[in-house]
Amino acid sequence: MKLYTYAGAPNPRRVHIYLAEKGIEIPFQQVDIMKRENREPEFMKRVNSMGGLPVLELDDGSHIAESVAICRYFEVEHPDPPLFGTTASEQGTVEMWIRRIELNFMMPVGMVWVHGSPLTKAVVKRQIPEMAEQNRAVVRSYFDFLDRHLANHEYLAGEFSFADIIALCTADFAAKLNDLPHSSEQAHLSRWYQSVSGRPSASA
Ligand SMILES: N[C@@H](CCC(=O)N[C@@H](CS)C(=O)NCC(=O)O)C(=O)O
Repeated sequence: MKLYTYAGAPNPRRVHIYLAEKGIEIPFQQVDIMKRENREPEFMKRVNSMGGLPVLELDDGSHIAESVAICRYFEVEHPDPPLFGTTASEQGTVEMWIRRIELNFMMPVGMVWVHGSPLTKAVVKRQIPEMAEQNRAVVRSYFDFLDRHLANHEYLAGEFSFADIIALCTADFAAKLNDLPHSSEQAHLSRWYQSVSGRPSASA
């Protein structure tokens, strides 16, 4: 078993944090996104036809791509401590937040990255600056939404969960690579951010 990954990229980072929380150690292989190694025909043919990272290679030679799917695989193999909830209601709540973070937070930050970053300019056919601006506003208003939710909740979905992990990776992706930090005036979001980014797993 091994994980194809790229240090510093937000989706691979989700898996690294998850594995650190679980105390699971597996070999990694770095694939350089900036050199487009993940888009080489051989990688796309053999490892992931979608080209994205991370990808988990199992011992039988098969592959699981998609960060959420990879962590769900490990959750079945290593249920403790639970990071996707245990009861039906906990699992439903974690799933709700995973989908919200993916669709309403990660997606607009990704649009800012694709349409607004000098780092993606060379590989995006046509950057549309208005698209970046529009999505910056969406992200800012999502910070307000998270701040309101976290006013009454310690974590996004009950206990600390995979939803917090992907929200942390998205918040860092927004702040560090897209110049879109949340405001310190968003006190509840800031408290949550300090808490989850202070966990030892966050530096995995
Ligand atoms: N939904 C996928 C997204 C995978 C993805 O887009 N990964 C990025 C790194 S954060 C990537 O590989 N980008 C380079 C590319 O697509 O060529 C997941 O959660 O794993």
